[in-house]
Order: sequence, then C-alpha cells, then structure tokens
Amino acid sequence: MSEFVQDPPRLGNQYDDDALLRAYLRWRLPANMLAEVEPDLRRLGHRAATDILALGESAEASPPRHVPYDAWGHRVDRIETSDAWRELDRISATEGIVATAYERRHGPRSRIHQFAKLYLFAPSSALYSCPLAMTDGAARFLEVHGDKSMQPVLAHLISRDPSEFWTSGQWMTERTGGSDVGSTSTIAACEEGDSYSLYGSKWFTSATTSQVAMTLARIEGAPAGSHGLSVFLIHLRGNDGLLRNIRIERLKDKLGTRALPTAELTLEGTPAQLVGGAGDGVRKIATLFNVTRVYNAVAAVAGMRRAIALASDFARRRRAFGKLLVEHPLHVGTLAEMQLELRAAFLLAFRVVELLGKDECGDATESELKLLRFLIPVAKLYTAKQAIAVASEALEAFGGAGYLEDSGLPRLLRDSQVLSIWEGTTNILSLDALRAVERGDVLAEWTSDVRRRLSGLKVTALSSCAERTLSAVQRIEQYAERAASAGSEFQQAGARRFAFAIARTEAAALLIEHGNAQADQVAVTAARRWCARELALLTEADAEYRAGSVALERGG
Ligand code: MFK
Repeated sequence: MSEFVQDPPRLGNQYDDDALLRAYLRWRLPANMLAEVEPDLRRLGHRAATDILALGESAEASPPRHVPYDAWGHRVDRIETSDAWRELDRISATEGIVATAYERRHGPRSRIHQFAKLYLFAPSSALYSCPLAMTDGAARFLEVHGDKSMQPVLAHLISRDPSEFWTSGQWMTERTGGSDVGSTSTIAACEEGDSYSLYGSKWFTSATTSQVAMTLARIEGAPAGSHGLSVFLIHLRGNDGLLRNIRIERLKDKLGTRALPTAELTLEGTPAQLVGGAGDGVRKIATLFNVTRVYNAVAAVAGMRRAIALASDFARRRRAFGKLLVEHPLHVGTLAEMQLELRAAFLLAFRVVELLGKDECGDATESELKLLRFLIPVAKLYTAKQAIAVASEALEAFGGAGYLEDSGLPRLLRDSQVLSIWEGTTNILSLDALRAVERGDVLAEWTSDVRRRLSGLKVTALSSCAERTLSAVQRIEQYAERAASAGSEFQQAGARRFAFAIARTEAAALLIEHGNAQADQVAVTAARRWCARELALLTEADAEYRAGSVALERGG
C-alpha cells in the first residue's frame, strides 16, 4: 500500500513574499515614505500569515448566530459572533485599517498605504474587510455630506482605539433588489428637525453587529425614484444594548462570507437622523459606495494573490510524474497566467486607489476626477470577475485536495463569488461606466490620458506593446462614436464588452508604464504578454445582433 501523503501549502510573510506589492510600492512611493511604511507592512505581512490568519479561520469555523428571544420569551434579537470575529474588530482598529486613510500622514498617498494594509489583511480576515469597507465609506460620506453634529460619529469610525472604534453598515438593498435602489420603499416620518422614524424592511444588511448604519429611505410625500430618497444615519442600539425598533427576521444562509453576519431586518419606527439634506439620496450615497467599490477591487486582487501564493507554494512541494509540479512547463505556464491576471488587476485596482487619495486631499485635477468616476466601476467589475476565475484555477491546481472542505481551499472560491454580486453586479457596473461616459467627456479624458502616459517610452522592448494599446484605444474611440449614434439599446447591449475593453486597455497602459519605470525583466515580460492578447473585444450590438440574442436566449 502506498504511504504517500501530501505536504499542505504554507504561507510566509505576506509582505516579504509579495514581489508585486513591493515593486509597486517602490515605483509609486517616494523613498522616505516607503522607508516609513515598509516596517508597518512587513509586520502586518507577518500577522497575515500567523495570528490574523488563525483568527480568520476560527471565525469561519464559528459562524454568527441569531438569538431572537431570551429564555423568558423577551424579544432580544441578538447576533452572537465568535471571540475571533470580535478580536478581528479590535485588530482592525489598532492596525488602523480605516484610520490610516483619514490621518493622511502622507497626503494623497495615505490611501496607498491604507489599501496596501487592507490587501494584506483582507484574505486572512474572514471578510472582516466587509464591515471595514462600509465603515470607510460611511466615514467618507460624513466627511463630505455630514455637518458638525456628525463629527463624533466620524471620530468613532476612524479611531485606532478598539474601545472607541465603531463600524458602520450600509443598508441599501430591499426586497425589490440590490440593483434597483431607486425603488426603495422604506418610509421616513419626520419627528422633529432632522430626526425621523423609519418604517420598512432591508433585505440584505451586512455586518449587522455594527454600531451605526447608513441607509436610504423616502421622506413621506417625496417623489418616487432615486431623487426622492434621502440618506439617514441610524444608531442601532440604545444604552441597554438592545436594537432600537429594529427586528432581525433571520440571518442569511450564504454560499460564502460565512463569518459575516448578514441579516434581513424590519424597521419598526427606527430612530434615524437625516444626513446631507433631503433628496438625491442615490447621488449622495454614491460617495459611500464609490469607496466600498474600491475596497471590493482591492479585496479581489488580495484574494487572487492569496490563491496564487498557496498554489505556487504547493507546486514547490507536490511531486507528480517524478518531479515537482513547478518543474512541469504546462503547470508553470498556468501559474504564470494567473500571476499575469493578478498583476494587471492589481495595477488597475491601485490606479483607482491613487485617484481616490488625490480626490480626498483636494489634489485631483478635473480630468482625474472624471477618470476616477469612470474607472471605479470598471476596476470593480473587472477585478471581481478575474478573482473568481483565478480562485477557480487555483483550486484546480491542487487537484482533488482543492475540492475538499477541510483543505480550507473551497473558501477561496466561495468568498470570491460575492465580489461580482455585492456593490453592483457586472452588468449594473457596466451600465454605470456607460452612464459616466454619457454624462460627460469622460472617454475623451481617458483616451488622451492613456496616449499621454504611453508617449516617450525609454524601454524599446515596450514599443510594440504601446502600439497595440494605442490601437485598442483607437478602436474603443471609434466604437464609442458608432454606439453614440446607434442609440441606447446598442450601447447597453454592448456595455459589458465595452467595460472589459476599457479595463484591459487601462491595465495594458499600467503594465507598460510599470515595465518602463522598472525596466526589469518580469515587468517587461508581463506587459508584452498582456499586450499580445486581444485588449478591446467589442460587440457591435445592432438590431440584428440583438434579435439574435433574443432568439438564442429563447433557445429557438
Ligand atoms: C471587501 C469588499 C467589501 C464590500 C462591502 C460590501 C457590503 C455592502 C453590501 C451592499 O450594500 S451591496 C448593495 C450595493 N448596492 C449597489 O451597489 C447599488 C447597485 N445599483 C447601482 O449602482 C445603480 O446603478 C444605481 C442604484 C445607482 C442606479 O439608480 P438610478 O436611480 O437609476 O440612478 P441614476 O438616476 O442613474 O443616478 C442617480 C444619481 O446618482 C445621478 O446623479 P444626478 O442626480 O446628479 O444626475 C447619478 O449621476 C448618481 N450616481 C449613480 N451612480 C453613481 C453616481 N454618482 C457617482 N458615482 C456613481 N457610481
């Protein structure tokens, strides 16, 4: 009988082992800033492979529990979470995963430092990154739209003191769906001034253990649609620790994100404060979800990186057909393609991180603000889809072990699947990118930005890459002109391919810039491989194409 057993994959220091992250930071940070933040990232990189990883695994093994009644029949609606989950909350505060962005020690680049921390923390955190995303989004919302009375809440959201730190929920989804937010039916009845009582139900509320939540409701008598909605702040619990006129109907039974409490709620006269004035709620809360969408993009690349780190380590342990997996050329090629996907997605995600930091510090030009508006949905939708593909490929790289629950690997795939659903699905975000194009000269800004960045390259090996990228830019421009005259059905039916073309072409420009700046073999090879692919695959969604789609969908 064979005595063969396999060596499980292991993680080293997640900062030291990440050549891409380190190369990116060397590229984008001034030397003195890098010298200052590197010890912090290295320390967190160690924790991400040790105590934080263990806490994440423990939180995953002890999912939250809804306790509707106490032993005496009183409705209590407690959500019990594990010690590990609560410890992750404390670590988030002391590590300043949110605070680092608001302390702004390094001006606009503080966002790079902060998102590098999130990138290390997220894949070990059992999705504690989700409450942090919403907390950060709420903090930004209060900075932009809140008045002085909101300062104490903001101070809690960006605190490093675990006893002061609060997280915030983001309750946008009702039974009518997570996408069509304008049909929100929760009603806000005015009590006095900015104080309201909310009546309605929220169908998906993530991290329902938060101290506060931002939500949307329609003030009595306000018009239908998204412009009739307003944004409200809710303090979930009173001094007695009980929920304030909020009934928890149940916790959701989800494919993944199992440590994360996600509840269905009924608001039964819940006290809430109007923030940012009445009306235009969707436009205002976009300040919040544009931050959470950046989190989504960074969490997606972080998940890809974790999946690849495990698969690469395993390939150096596992022998088959007389040699290590990493000695098989086809397997190396497969891992290399995954690395390339990660590299492109990483640069795209951190491109929006950089723009977000500039916006928040008042350093962004008009052009950069337009690029930020356009690239957030593009980066979110693209990185989410690629994260799922890479997680799936990584599981396959383990063979049967990748399919076994107790290997811990299936969680990579389950948890990645949510990334393309919450915070706007791929189609909703494709339409959002289209809307950004329709409502401004965004596309012209983007095309001239890419052209400017690719002019005057010093690495000649990248010239053909730049030519291919510029050709893709030109095809996108020509397509957009045709689409503009062909009408909205043409544009909408082609919106997904359009968004992917923007993502791939922007990633090409970033890979070329990176290769040009670093001039190292890996960065140049990555740019060349990426640009050898089709960057701008577009759909001419004319009437004939759309009729074909209708027929295909029906199946005859
Ligand atoms: C680790 C990662 C963790 C992530 C945490 C996840 C936990 C959170 C769980 C959730 O809450 S998931 C639910 C998230 N829900 C969404 O993301 C909503 C998805 N749906 C959309 O994004 C729709 O596109 C949208 C609701 C915005 C469409 O609604 P409408 O009413 O058809 O919008 P419309 O009329 O286009 O836009 C209304 C206004 O908002 C316009 O401004 P104006 O009134 O000035 O014209 C738009 O320009 C503005 N707007 C819309 N999207 C925007 C935006 N502004 C800036 N950025 C955007 N993305």
